[in-house]
Amino acid sequence: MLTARGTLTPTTRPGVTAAGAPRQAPARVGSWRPNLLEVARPRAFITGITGQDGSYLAELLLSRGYEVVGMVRRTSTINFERLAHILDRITIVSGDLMDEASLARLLQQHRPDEVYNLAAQSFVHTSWEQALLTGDATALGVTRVLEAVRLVAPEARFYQASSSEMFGKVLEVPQRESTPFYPRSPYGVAKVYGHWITVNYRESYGMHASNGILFNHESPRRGLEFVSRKITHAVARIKHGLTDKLLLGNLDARRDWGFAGDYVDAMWRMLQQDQPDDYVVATGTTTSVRHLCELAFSAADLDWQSHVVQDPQLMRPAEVDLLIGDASKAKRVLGWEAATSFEQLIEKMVRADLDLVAHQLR
Ligand code: NAP
Ligand code: F7E
Repeated sequence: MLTARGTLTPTTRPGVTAAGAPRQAPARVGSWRPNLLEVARPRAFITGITGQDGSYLAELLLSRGYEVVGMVRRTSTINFERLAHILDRITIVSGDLMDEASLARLLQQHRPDEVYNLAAQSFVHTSWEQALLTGDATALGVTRVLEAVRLVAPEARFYQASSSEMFGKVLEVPQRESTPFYPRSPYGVAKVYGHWITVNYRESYGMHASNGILFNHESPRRGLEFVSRKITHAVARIKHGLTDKLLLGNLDARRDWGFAGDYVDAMWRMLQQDQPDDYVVATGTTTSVRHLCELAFSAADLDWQSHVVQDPQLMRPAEVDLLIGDASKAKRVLGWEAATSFEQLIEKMVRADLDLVAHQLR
């Protein structure tokens, strides 16, 4: 049951005190029944709310009765496209992963029950071009958020956006929570740091800190630079006669691609558990970039081979050849499994991009 300030009736669940020592923390699953007449809503703080996952997570949390506070970094143009439809229902605050003081100030002001750290330099290709920035934001940024939580909001539960990129040159197929990491990019290396510092804060301070090891997840809101969206957007532009060619790199890479809208539900479920832990979130299927092309082009009645051109410049210095996740722990403990198939996902993305390009042409 909820109490004032959105926390929940204490049970025997371990958490942390302001000093970082173990305490009795609240339970949510099962007893999560707000009495709207007398209780405040639980409050979530999301870093990276302007990103793909941030927008889906904000929607999900609003639908579950949360107050949502989203941190955005200062930019010279406003960047709320993915949030436009919910902007009047969330609180936007200004801060940056690079600036620990801003994180501490925001957490002190807003006193969240749950902190979702989704912000990162998340594009693998860029991580070779900006390796230091990637390390600063994607690795050290996690410590900055954890320190701020520990110092000013130690009762808050913490989610870290870990990644299947940590498995890299995979040492086991399929990859599960116990599979050793072998990252293949500065991004993957930074995520390994973020993962282990989250485990370390959990073990050092008794914090309720969990890692979601999410495999690739896509949507119509995916950034245009990622391969799935690059392809579906190009399909739409080709269909509407705006271009004829699509340059791609490695067509043989295989990924376990799911729908972002499904995956944010797994994040939320992790923070409702009595115990913090780490979970693989994946579909359990794998597909090549080549097959993604076939499906996306055929969804618009096009032949991919007439349009796709391989460009050696788009090959990566070190590649992750094969990812396929075993999400059986997430299914067993969280009751989570992917609801959207790869075929449904690509169909959805192609339809959305056809509509988007048609709309832009009007
Ligand atoms: P995304 O669309 O690239 O969003 C990244 C977010 O981080 C954006 O809101 C961005 O803000 C923000 N950000 C970047 N640097 C920041 C900084 N210095 N301070 C504050 N905010 C900053 O990524 P996503 O696909 O939603 O992924 C969410 C998280 O999950 C990321 O940590 C990513 O690495 C991880 N992940 C993603 C996948 C996947 O397949 N999508 C899989 C595993 C893990 P701007 O809008 O201002 O750029
Ligand atoms: O590449 C190949 C490329 O950039 C997928 C991020 O969300 O998921 C994402 O990282 C594959 C790679 O995603 C092009 O070489 C071929 O093998 O869509 P991507 P990613 O690198 O897997 C993980 C789990 C994350 O955590 C990351 O944040 O596609 N590929 N040709 C290409 N990739 C791109 N981007 N562009 C191409 O032209």
